[in-house]
Amino acid sequence: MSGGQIHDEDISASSQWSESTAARYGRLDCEEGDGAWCPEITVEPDHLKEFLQIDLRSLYFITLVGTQGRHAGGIGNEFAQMYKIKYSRDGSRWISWRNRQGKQVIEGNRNAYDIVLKDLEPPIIARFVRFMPVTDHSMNVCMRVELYGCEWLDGLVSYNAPAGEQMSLPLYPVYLNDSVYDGAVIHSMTEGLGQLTDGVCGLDDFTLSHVYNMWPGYDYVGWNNESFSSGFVEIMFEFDRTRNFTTMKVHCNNMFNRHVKTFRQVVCYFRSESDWEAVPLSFSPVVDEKNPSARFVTVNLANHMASAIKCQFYFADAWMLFSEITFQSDTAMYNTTLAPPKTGLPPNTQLEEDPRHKVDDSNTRILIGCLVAIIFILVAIIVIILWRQVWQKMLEKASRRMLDDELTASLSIQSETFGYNHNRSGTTSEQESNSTYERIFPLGPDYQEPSRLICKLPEFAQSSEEPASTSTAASKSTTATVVQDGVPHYAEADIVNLQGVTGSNTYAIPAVTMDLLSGKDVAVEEFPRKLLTFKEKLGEGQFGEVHLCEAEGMQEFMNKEFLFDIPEDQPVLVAVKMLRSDANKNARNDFLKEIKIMSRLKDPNIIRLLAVCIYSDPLCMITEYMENGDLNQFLSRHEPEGQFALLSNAPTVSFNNLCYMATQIASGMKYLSSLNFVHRDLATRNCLVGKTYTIKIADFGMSRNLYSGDYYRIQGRAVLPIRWMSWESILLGKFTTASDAWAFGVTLWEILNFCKEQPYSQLTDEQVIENTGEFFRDQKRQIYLPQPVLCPDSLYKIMLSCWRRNTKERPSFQEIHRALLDIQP
Ligand code: DJQ
Repeated sequence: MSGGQIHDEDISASSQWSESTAARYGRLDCEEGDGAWCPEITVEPDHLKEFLQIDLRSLYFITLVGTQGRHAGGIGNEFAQMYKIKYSRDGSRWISWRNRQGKQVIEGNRNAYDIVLKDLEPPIIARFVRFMPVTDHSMNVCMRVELYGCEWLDGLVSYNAPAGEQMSLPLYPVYLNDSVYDGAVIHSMTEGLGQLTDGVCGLDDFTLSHVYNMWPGYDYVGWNNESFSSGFVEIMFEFDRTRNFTTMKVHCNNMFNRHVKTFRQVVCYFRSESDWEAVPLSFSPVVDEKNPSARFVTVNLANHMASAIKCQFYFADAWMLFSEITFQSDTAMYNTTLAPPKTGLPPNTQLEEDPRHKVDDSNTRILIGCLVAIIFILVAIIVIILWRQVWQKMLEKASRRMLDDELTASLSIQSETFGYNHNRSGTTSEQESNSTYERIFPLGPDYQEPSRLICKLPEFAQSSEEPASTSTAASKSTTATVVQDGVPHYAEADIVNLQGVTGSNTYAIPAVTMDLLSGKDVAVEEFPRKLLTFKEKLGEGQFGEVHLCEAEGMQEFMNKEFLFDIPEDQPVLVAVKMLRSDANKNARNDFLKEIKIMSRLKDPNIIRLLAVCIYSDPLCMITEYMENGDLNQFLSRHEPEGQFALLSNAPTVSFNNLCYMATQIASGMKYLSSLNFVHRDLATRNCLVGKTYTIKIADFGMSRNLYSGDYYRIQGRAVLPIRWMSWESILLGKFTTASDAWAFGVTLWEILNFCKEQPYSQLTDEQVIENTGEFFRDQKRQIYLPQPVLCPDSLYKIMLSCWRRNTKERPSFQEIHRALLDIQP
């Protein structure tokens, strides 16, 4: 009314006080005319003949009404304290509205200006609505009114059905009548609508009701099989016009333990114009004896044209209870073509929005505009975020695919370098070694468990303690796969896990069947065992020990370059790695393989194999003794030169010597990288310190107790030095010279901190992995190791370059070596 959708000519009244209080001024909130509709004479009690009538031009489902008196800027003071509503669907039969308790009178206004809203329970389905003021004393009455609801698209004008019955349960009766039916109820219900169209669906338990304070069975209309000899209940539905029906939905109770079930069959007859179609439509839903919940049963009406439908619902049990029946028809077509604007209202428009949620019209528009804008912005943000994620995932997939390709390629190249063909230099290859630790995928469920072997290639494992039992299991099963497989492909078949003969790592090296004993494959000579004298134990592992020994006549075995300061006739100190005599065949094989590979590494900054004892057991390999132990412990017990060291009398290492040691590590790595040898665990703990700050890179493996905190154990799986690992090694299992460069950066950082602090010591292992995710995402949220106090900018720059996200942008060891040489004064 106040929105203007209802035209003046559709608002009429029984009478009007004056032209300025005509019906058309009866719109809620309307201040035109004299401010309201006022009837001609005083309304006497119980003398209902005055009304304000609204013609909605088609059927509407009305759920709420509002009333207001005449205020007229303070001049008026007329209002209706009470009123009734009458409605009609056809304009001839008028029905008095009653609430669910049967009361007709509605409480109206208490002053001339406030709007009073009333929920219509039950709602009205009507085209015409009349507001009829009621007064209990003589007074002038004026009204302004409003209707709220939506168009009744079902088009149903009435249903005729047998009257609902009463069910006798042991404790109480259940009334299954249609208590709000607005037609005539004599023997059966005729010409009305009621509970089956009130929009309220019954509960699973029909004895309970949605509607507060109503009797058991209130929501349902129900019939007993015994009252119907035919075995069905016939309901006739009349519509406002001929419609094209798609479906009928019947909300049925199915409490089978109370002998209530949905119908077992429905037969529907259609009447268009005045004739009934000869062939009815029949449908048999599945009778559900498992699920007792109430449900809508949908009947396909197959686009039948009709203005009336007669349906026979067959009993499946003693009782049949319906709470709602709706019809879906092709109304759009009818509204636009067959039923051109009979009404002034556009089809499907809401009569009036619920004013409880209504704001001023212009405000609403602004509000909606703002909301739409906000939604657009949010959607845009979401799309951008999703797009970025998808993009990153694609990137990652691509890189994983690349990893797989490279893996296959590089492994076959590696096998040339370390395999049968005795190509010692292996220099032809530009490929980097790529192999897969067992990968971990902390970033989410998309990360797949790699099917590849856990391998470290081409490498050795060595002296230390017990390996993690889990990795032993893993490696065993891996080996088993290899054996079963038998496919002659390096990457998957020729890899044997090396438990580190004395070490712990789940490493692998090429499983070549070396005839080591023939000696032709090994570049080191047999040393007479009897010339070795045991002095002390340097280390211990699962399959053997490393001993400090005196060796007589070792000079012969040493390169000229090492000999200048060793007296010819005196015994030299050597480190001897020995395989335990009770070691199994696998361990023995692995030991021989380690010898083979180590024998090829000849660089002043890499552990050098001087000789072996393989003609008899126990198998031994001999390297020179590095009297200062590993670099980590060495630096830990030293201090930088300065006040503190002077006062505490602690041994010091000069900055120059730090640089010197770092340069040697870079040099050793330059050599390894020239062989495409990927170390995978470069750290100060894996470097040995000899006399005068000489450094040799070794690889102790992962199970020295002292360094267990440097390795992250993924439950039941790999053990990884995550704080030294590049993002791609952690996330993609990709190990290359570039990831060795990353680890070098961390090693450099350790050196400049005198190994007094673990990298990212403030972060837990999990946070380190999260940080790895940030390195991957590269959104400036990654945390870099801080510049050590002693570290000049030039050195920190080298570190940062080692931690570049893009592997190609990281410096080669050649470049790192060069840069370090330049830093040294
Ligand atoms: C690589 C290795 C030497 C066993 C402790 C105190 C010491 C030895 C990647 C290449 C570069 N280089 O070495 N891989 C594997 N090996 C080793 C060790 C260090 N280890 C563990 C010690 C240790 C010395 C020497 N002086 N002081 O226990 N390897 C092989 C080794 C050990 C003895 C003889 C031959 C080889 O890490």
